[in-house]
Amino acid sequence: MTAPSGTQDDFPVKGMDAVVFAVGNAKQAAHYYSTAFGMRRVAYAGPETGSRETASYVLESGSARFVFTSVVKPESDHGRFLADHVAAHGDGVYDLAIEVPDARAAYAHAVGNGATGLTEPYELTDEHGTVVLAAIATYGQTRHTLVDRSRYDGPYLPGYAAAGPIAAPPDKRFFQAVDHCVGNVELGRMDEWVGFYNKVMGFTNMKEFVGDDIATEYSALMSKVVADGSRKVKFPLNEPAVGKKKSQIDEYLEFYGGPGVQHIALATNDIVASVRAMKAAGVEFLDTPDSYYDTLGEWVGETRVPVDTLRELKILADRDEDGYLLQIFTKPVQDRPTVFFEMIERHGSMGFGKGNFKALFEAIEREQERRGNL
Ligand code: TYF
Ligand code: FE
Repeated sequence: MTAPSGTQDDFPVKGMDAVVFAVGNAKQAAHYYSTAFGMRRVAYAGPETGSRETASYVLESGSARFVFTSVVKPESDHGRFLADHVAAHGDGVYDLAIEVPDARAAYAHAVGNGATGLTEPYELTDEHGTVVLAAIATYGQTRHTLVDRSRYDGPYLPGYAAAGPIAAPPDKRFFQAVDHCVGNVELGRMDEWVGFYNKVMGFTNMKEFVGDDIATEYSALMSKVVADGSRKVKFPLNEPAVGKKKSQIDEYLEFYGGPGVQHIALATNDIVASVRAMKAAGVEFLDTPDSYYDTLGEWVGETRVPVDTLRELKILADRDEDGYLLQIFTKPVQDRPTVFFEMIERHGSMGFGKGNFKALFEAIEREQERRGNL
């Protein structure tokens, strides 16, 4: 589907600015993402830097930036919002922040097209320059902060101090960028949210989707993908499908306490090395039956990685008319069966692994069953 002409220019984006997590213990989360995801701490704000209410750790891997925030002592509406977010949802993502060239224009366009404004545009300034920020609401308690950092060269935002790595970073990063960020919304509401991104941000629909046919057969979810004109920001949206078994999306909605971010896909240029290192550090990945690999070569053809290595590490592969991709999914990274990650190595394909949906959703269902939620 193509957008009405002009809409892409109405909401230009530069890329993802940050994935911002509200967690119970940001200090320990920052350690996990340093040691198990190979990320490097670059900035910190907390009581020692004059932030009495919250502690925030900023970690990077290439262009991917994660921020982990915990409440030290709630004093303002924002502190109470974060404390309530953790109480309601457990550790989770509350902000998919987007870098834009003009935050005031982006906010005005979004609100003018029906978005709920959460924070009017405002400026933060320090010795590194000025950042303009604004925020709009999206599904559940999730928001999009719109960030213009074109006149800023500090480590993150004014108020943050530069901070070194928590553990020695790996010689080679495990991932270079955020590839896509997926939201789970309530039954019957996926198309509303697709329409929200079409209208509010001028995002257009990508061709890959999970419709009724696949949903009823085995996936138990429906999915569509919206992206900005440059395809740098990609947001798949899932809703549960009514099937034979309880949808993995229903399980998420029940344990998260409503809609929210389901998974973050991380782009890597060496999925084999990254998965080996992450497994060695204790990250748990979904299992794939051996039978998947018995026929894989026949339909996927040649890939950079031999099938035996894919089989050893349980990496999935898919091919479409543009090329192929390799991908693997972690198990949920907290006790609630909610947020997880995907590692993805793309070779031309712009898809999301449609050929793997059956194997993937069966693997997720095996985990649901182990948790007693099927
Ligand atoms: O982002 C995607 O669409 C793919 C496929 O629970 C997918 O990664 C969709 C739903 C899901 C896990 C993966
Ligand atoms: Fe994905």
